[in-house]
Amino acid sequence: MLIAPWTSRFHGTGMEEGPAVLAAALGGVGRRAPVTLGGPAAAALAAVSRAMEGEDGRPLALLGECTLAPAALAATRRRHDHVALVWIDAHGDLNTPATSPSGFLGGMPFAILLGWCHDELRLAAGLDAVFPTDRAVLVGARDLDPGEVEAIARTGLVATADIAAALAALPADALLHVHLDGDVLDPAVAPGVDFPAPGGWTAEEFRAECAALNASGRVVAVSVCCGTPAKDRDGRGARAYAAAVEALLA
Ligand SMILES: [Mn+2]
Repeated sequence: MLIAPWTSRFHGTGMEEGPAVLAAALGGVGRRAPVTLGGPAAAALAAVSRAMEGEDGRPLALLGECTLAPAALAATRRRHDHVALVWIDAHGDLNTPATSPSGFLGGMPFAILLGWCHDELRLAAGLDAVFPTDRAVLVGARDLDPGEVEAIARTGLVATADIAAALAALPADALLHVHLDGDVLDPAVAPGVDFPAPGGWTAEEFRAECAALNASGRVVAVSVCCGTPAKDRDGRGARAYAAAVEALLA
């Protein structure tokens, strides 16, 4: 279990505490990637990409922000050439600087790994070749910006409501890297998020969807955006995230 307590600090502090809190909820401490809090995104991506290589078995990366997910994916692709990506998130993370309403880098990592923007960050992460659109699926997104809706329509990226549909859209034998953003949960279940979107999954739905993914027998690595513990006062979100990760890797 790797922890990467780095964020772009676009929305202030707090998210960097998420990885350690989720590691504790999973019963461990994690091995810390050599990221510098407040340092540049390119350096953090390179550090996470390299550090993932030291993880045995099915690597699990606990990330301070979705921005780092391309690095975890790059490490998985170095082990498994034709891995597919299941990205579970309330948001698309498919904005580019041209479409983002806010300019938040954390709203762009899926676009970055697909080669839509910020080539320098994709390369820093270790994704020399762009990730193919037809081997990626977005699951559970319910709060998309207009530019993301347009990009999904234009590129044919598959977006589904659940795991069954996501698996049906990917090659039947593809090994899977799973990226989880806990904000796919309803804010009532997981209040520790910076961009709450009503209408999300219950904790049991999240756990069951992750169990369904694991039942495919094809999950080879997992990355998680861990949220903001200070807003998750009674720890219910961390417990729901932990239950989902345990179901995914059981
Ligand atoms: Mn996200």
